[in-house]
Amino acid sequence: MSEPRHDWTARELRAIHDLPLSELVFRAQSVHREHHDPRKVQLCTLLSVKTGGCPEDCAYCPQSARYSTGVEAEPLVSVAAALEAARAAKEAGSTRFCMGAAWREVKDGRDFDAILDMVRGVRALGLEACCTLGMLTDDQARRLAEAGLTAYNHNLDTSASHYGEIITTRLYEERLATLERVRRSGVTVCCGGIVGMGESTDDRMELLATLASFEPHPESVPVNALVSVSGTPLEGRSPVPGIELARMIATARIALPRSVVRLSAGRLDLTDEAQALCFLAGANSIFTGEKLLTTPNPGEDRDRALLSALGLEPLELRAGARS
Ligand code: SAM
Ligand code: DTB
Ligand code: SF4
Repeated sequence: MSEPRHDWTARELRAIHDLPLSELVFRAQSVHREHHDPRKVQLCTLLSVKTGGCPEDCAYCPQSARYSTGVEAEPLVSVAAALEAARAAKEAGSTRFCMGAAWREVKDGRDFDAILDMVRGVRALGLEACCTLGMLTDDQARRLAEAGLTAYNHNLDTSASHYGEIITTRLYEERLATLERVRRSGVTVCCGGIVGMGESTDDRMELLATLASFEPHPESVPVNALVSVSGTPLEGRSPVPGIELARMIATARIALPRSVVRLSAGRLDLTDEAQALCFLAGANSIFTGEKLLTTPNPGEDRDRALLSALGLEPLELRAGARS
C-alpha cells in the first residue's frame, strides 16, 4: 500500500515526472487503484456567485479589475438563484457544487451571511459544498464549517519561486496561512494550481512537493491548464500540450495518492484523447457544464459522450458526499 508521504522533494518528483510515459502512467495507475475506484469520475459544477471587479492582480485572471477582459463587476447573486443552479447541477449528475467569489478576502456582513445560507442550502440538497472566496480569518472559517461547508478551495497556483511573476498583491505565505485556518476549522482543503503560465517543469514539481508537505494532504487537488484570456498579462499563451498535462497529473497522483485530482480549467483546449490520457494518469474529477466561472467549458452532452466512450461513470451522490 502506498502510504502518503510528506517529504517528497521536487527533485525526486522530477525524476518520476520524466520517466518514459508508459512507466509513469503505469505507476500512477497502480497508486490510483489502491485508493480510488478507477471507473468513477466525480462531476462538479461551478458557479460564480460574485463575478469580476477583483482588486488582486493575478496575471491569469479575467476577473481582476486591473485588466480589460470584458468581464464586468456584478453584485452577489441571490441565495435563491445559487440554489436553483445547485438543483440543476444535481439533476445533471454533479455531486459537488463549488461557489466562487472574485474577492481578495471575505468581509463580514450581508454578503458573507448570504454565502453561509447558500452553503446550508447546497448541503440540504445532499451535495458537497465548496467555496472559494479568497483569504479568511479563523472566525470566518469556523462559521463556514458550522454552515456545513465540505471544502474550501484556495490554490497556491504555482511554486513559491514563480509566484512573484504571477501575483504581486499578496504573498505565498498569506495563501498558506488561509489554508492552515481552513484545516484547523475542520473543513477539507482543496488546493492546486495552474500549468501553462510560463513556469518551468521544476516549478511544477516544487508546487507538488509543497502540496505533499501538507499534513494531511489536501483532500482535493485541482490541476488547471491556463485558459488564456485576452486582456490579461497571460493573453496569447499557447495551450499546455496534453502530454505535459498528463505528466503533471500522473506525478500529482503519485505524490498525493488519496487526493481527488481534478482535471479542471482548460479542457476545451484538449482533445478527447488528451483527456483520456489525463484520466489514465489518475485524474478522477472534472467540472461539467457550459461555463467554469467566467470562461467556457465543454457542455454536459460532450462530457457524457466522452465518459461513455471511455467506460467511465459519474460518481454517485452519497458515495462522494462527506458530512
Ligand atoms: N478570488 C478567489 C481566489 O483567488 O482564491 C477565488 C476565485 S479564483 C477565480 C479561483 C482559482 O481559479 C484561482 O486560484 C486559479 O487557480 C483559477 N483560475 C482563475 N483564472 C484562471 C484561468 N484563466 N485559467 C486557469 N485557472 C484559472
Ligand atoms: C479551480 O482550481 N479551478 C476552478 C475552481 N478552482 C474555482 C476555477 C477555474 C476558473 C477558470 C477561469 C474562469 O472561468 O474564470
Ligand atoms: Fe481575484 Fe481570485 Fe481572480 Fe486573483 S484569482 S484576481 S484573487 S478572483
